[in-house]
Amino acid sequence: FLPTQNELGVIAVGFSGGQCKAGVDAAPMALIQAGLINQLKDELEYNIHYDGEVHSYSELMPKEDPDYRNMKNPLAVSAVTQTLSKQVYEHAKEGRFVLTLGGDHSIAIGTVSGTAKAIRERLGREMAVIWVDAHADINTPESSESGNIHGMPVAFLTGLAAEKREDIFGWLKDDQKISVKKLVYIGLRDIDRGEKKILRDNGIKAFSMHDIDRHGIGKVMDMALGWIGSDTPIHLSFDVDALDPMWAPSTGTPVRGGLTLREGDFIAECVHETGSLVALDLVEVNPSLESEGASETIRAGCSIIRCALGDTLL
Ligand code: HAR
Ligand code: MN
Ligand code: MN
Ligand code: MN
Repeated sequence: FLPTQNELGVIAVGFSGGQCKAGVDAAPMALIQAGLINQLKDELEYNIHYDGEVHSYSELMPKEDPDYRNMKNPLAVSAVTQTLSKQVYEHAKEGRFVLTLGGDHSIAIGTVSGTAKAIRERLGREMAVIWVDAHADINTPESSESGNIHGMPVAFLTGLAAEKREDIFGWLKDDQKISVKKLVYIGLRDIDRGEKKILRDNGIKAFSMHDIDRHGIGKVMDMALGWIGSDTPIHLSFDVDALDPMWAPSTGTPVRGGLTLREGDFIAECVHETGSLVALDLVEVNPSLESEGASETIRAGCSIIRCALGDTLL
């Protein structure tokens, strides 16, 4: 069921409306300027389908975007993710692997919905999502304390949150959603009270930093991939704040006590080795924050992407 091995769709998403700090929209250009696309083309020998632009979706921005059910910028985030969902779907339905460069993590509403639909149509199967993050991003609009939609994408993608209004995520249909049973978290360490209850009540598989300390990352990856099962297409959504701020300081909500650089790369390598990876998001790099650490954060992001796409140490 694999995507045509060396065909890669790349989408650069310069969007920051899922949270309040400017600068995360500059990440795709920073990653590309660091040589990412050339590395994927020359070293990993992908045939790349990239339109050459960083999408800011300015034509989709509403004049006014008042809070709705506690969500900030609901119309903007909904419109951008709806369009992104179509972009991702177009690549995935051709059997291409899809790499999306964010942007804040709200964009995963677009990426995951796009691959989920394409995989259902093309392969007749339900896809799994591995969410690597310090945060669970599974708040409902009502449980969120911040109102920032980058803390809610998993709730909308699993149907735990829903909204009838077509212009505020009502466009998300069942064939674009994923099952809570096919979701696995790795790296968690800053979960809101409401989120803990959601994770517990729904029996969602989650490996926190505690689990990584206890078992080591090797065993945790065995358990995570074992939960998903072989022959299941995997969408990997990697938030750079899963890494410890020592390695990735330039991100909007850094949390200490995170993954090492090698643990981050190892996760990506293991997912690649399954042969089941169909899409990857790399999000929340914000080059304008902790500017001394920006180049390190960008390098870490590029490294994770290369590992997930098949770069090996030997
Ligand atoms: N849980 C908090 C909230 O909902 C913080 C979320 C931070 N999210 C990200 N993406 N940086 O993981 O607002
Ligand atoms: Mn996140
Ligand atoms: Mn995060
Ligand atoms: Mn918190």
